[in-house]
Amino acid sequence: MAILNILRYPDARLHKVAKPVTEFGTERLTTLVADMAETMYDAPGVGLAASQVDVHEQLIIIDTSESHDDLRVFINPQIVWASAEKQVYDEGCLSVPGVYDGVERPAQVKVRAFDAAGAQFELEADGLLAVCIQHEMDHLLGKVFVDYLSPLKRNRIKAKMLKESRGLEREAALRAAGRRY
Ligand code: K1U
Ligand code: ZN
Repeated sequence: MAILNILRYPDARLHKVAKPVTEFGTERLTTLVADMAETMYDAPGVGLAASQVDVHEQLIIIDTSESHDDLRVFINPQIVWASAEKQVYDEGCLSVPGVYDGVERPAQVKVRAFDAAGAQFELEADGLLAVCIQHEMDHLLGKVFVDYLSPLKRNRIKAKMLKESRGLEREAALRAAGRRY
């Protein structure tokens, strides 16, 4: 297994639209799911979309349990029903570390998807699971939760993220230079 690199906002690759998965039960898919799970638990997070690790295929994983033993895999997911009732949840994102803000979404959803072996299933969700499903499915459409915020907030977040990225790049360059001397 491997820990994958998570793309950081405002990386343009986070806005790519994911393509459907066409081959199930393959070693490639099994490895991708295992690597994504290891990456999500290590971060730590409660969800991850393949788009966030630069794989633009319709695959998301979620585990909202505290014990990290309830991994759910959704391939080619579709929302087949959403409640009229809405809820606002303070969302976070591993691609926008350290930023949390309220997003309003349907409080309950029914999702239809395939598992890694290609079996279709349906699941009705509410609470954090419903939030996560919708948040991760947005990633597959190239949408990040900050896209729901005002342009003012989004631009502030973009500037903060770019500043942090420049700092991280400088640290990496210094570490690499230290290794050379
Ligand atoms: O980057 C992602 O898409 C994952 C994201 C999922 C999410 C969380 C909360 C609301 C909406 C979507 C995260 O996991 S952010 C990290 C986080 O919320 C968390 C981390 C550790 C423990 C519990 C939560
Ligand atoms: Zn996210």
